[in-house]
Amino acid sequence: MPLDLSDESQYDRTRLRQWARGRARSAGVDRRDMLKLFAAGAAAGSLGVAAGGTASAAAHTTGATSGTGTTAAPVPAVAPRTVKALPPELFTLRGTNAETNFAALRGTGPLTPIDRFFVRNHTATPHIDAAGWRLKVWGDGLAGGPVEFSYERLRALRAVERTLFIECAGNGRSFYATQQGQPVNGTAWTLGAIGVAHWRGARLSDVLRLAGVSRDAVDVLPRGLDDEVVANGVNLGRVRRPLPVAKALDDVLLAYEMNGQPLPPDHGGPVRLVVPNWVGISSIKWVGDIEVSDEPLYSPWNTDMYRLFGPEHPVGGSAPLTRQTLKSAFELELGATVPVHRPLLLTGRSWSAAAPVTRIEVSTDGGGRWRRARLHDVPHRGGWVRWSVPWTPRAKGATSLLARATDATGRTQPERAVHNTEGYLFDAVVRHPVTVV
Ligand SMILES: Nc1nc2c(c(=O)[nH]1)N[C@H]1C(S)=C(S)[C@@H](COP(=O)(O)O)O[C@H]1N2
Ligand SMILES: [Mo]
Repeated sequence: MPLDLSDESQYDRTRLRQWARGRARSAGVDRRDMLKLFAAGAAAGSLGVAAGGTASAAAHTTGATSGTGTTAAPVPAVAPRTVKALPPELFTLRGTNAETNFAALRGTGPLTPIDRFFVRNHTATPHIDAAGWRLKVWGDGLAGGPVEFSYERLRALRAVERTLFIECAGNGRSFYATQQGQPVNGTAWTLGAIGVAHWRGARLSDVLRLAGVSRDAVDVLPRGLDDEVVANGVNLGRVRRPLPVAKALDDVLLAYEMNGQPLPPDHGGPVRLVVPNWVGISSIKWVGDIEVSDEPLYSPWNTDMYRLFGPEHPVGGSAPLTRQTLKSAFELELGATVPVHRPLLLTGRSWSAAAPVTRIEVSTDGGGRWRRARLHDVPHRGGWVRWSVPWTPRAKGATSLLARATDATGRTQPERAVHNTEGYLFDAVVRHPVTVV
């Protein structure tokens, strides 16, 4: 029976077996290097990632800690290299990345304003001029030779618009440790490695068809123009992750606008992929070329990264991650203090990659009693809903706020997330600490 590679889980199981047998083709990384890297990562813990290649980045950074007077604050070993400002009231800096402070979303609309949209950069934001930008589509999965698209040509294609989140697979990772006592590797995000934007762009399927994608094509591999990534001394090359042709031809965008503006440099401008509902790493920024292949492809980003590893998962890791999960967050600082006896309106957002969110329940007493939250948006898959619950704290002291979402598939956020060593796909209800004073 021919394999139905449009089934995401079947696709992934197949690729996993092919990778294990060494049959998936290496996209520019020696397989022994990959295994070495994987072994080093597993033994030594976190995957240290540093910028490689030449510095083509805009090194304008604001919001980094800097010393004043005699009490010099510690300078972070790595800081984000972005074009936009990263003020501390909007962002928490984490290595080369910037996490959105959820409290800074309170009062904003359904879309994340660009000035507070999280940035996840493996290295640094490159400067790419739209006029000189080209997308090269190439590979043995095309009927003919390589085809190039200029920015103008891409913009002349039929445009589509969609409101979708981009969320890092590691969003919520820190709660494995702080809430479940289970250490994990990687950036210690709280819940702010997500943003929802209104994207406008061309369909990847239109571009692939114009490029002459053949019936035999199985994988497409979009690659970024940012610097090569060096991890534990191994050069992984440019950021890239294969997508099955079925997904590529389904709903993927080549976005050139975000919230009605030309796509900003930090979010992949002039052109990025937006892969609806899938782990953020799929949505390659600054895309420069796309290989179309008639055999399976792999990159470090679908082999030793972005899989579930650990005792609760298959030996050698799960299939590569595809869809994001289900989460909720309060628009409030973790550890906020609130005054006793004063009526408050708790607000937050919930989202699911599987289906529209249908219900949000909130507890203000650590999970004893639950109330339905009022929804402020029409739920849709791939976006989030804003919600609110009134609360008048009656007693002083520490408590936890909990928000629990259910989506139209019937799935509800669990009490515990299934642990994996890299801390991906945290989906449990977060216990949000507050102190009533
Ligand atoms: N070229 C390139 N694409 C990339 C990345 C990157 O570092 N380089 N980071 C990925 C990851 S891990 C995530 S979560 C999203 C983040 O998108 P954002 O920075 O626009 O929020 O972009 C993805 N695309
Ligand atoms: Mo990510």
